[in-house]
Amino acid sequence: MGQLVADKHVRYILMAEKKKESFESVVMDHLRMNGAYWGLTTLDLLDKLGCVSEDEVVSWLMTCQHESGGFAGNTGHDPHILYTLSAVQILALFDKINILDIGKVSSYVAKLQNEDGSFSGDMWGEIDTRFSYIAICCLSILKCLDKINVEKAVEYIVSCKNLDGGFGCTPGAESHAGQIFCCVGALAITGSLHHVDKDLLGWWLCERQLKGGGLNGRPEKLADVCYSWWVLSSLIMIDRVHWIDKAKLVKFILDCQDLENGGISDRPDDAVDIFHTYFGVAGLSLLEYPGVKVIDPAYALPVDVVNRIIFTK
Ligand code: GRG
Repeated sequence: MGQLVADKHVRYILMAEKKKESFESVVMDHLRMNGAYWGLTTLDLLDKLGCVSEDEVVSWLMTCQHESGGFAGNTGHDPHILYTLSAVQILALFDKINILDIGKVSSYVAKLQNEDGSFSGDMWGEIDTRFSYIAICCLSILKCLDKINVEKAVEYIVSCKNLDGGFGCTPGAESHAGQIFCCVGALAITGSLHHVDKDLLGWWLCERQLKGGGLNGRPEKLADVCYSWWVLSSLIMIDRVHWIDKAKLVKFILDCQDLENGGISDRPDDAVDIFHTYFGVAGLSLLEYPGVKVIDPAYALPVDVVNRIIFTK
């Protein structure tokens, strides 16, 4: 079996940041905050966060904050709950949460809760369990969960549970591994995992492993490295990760590396990108691959970062 070419992935991430005129950079411009979270978390998992200028990242990040308290995907764009979580996660990586006006950021997030407990992503009102997770994760990092109605938030998530044990984006919507991560993660953070039928959901999740070792996100779909994160983190949170073949999944992820130029793709021989590089490395972290820091399956941040947040006032 191949090895993780960690140094090449580090170089790939550092280069991706410099290539501002590339096609990839241009199409990702509006979600740069997300890209920054993926790249920086990968660097931290590989113990190379010190290779980037913290001051440069943090001062750019603060230019993305809107007067409402929320963050945009880049300077001059509109705020969204997704980029707000990424900004908070990046500051957590650098141990810089204290530069935020926490009251303002947490109010922006709390105001997005609706009467039925669900969350909208921004002022335009789209509702999705992704946003429930994001709000809960973000407010938990900021230690402001008391600003929302947690009971109603949990009730809404539970209303998105399906007969197969999985969760969808709204009540009655199809189970999908990405949404399952969001719902299980939110329930884990709020201490509400008793709402999950662990055996039923564990069975659905472990059926996501295909013959080649990779995981898909729902029945009849292709394997994709990103599900190494969405599926595995969920299996870990419900204590059923031993139901999949870990060695085969490690091989699948390693086979998706660009061994020459670094980066990880969705499937072997496809083009690499920063999203799949993050989810590949994060998946290997969940699989306890040597030399990769341990990541927390609910907060999607290295465990040492999460411990620092939880154990400081
Ligand atoms: C902090 C890790 C972290 C996440 C923040 C944004 C978010 C919260 C969660 C997204 C969860 C989600 C819905 C992930 C799925 C992403 C994905 C690859 C969707 C592709 O869907 P399809 O239908 O692909 O195009 P399939 O694989 O079903 O064919």
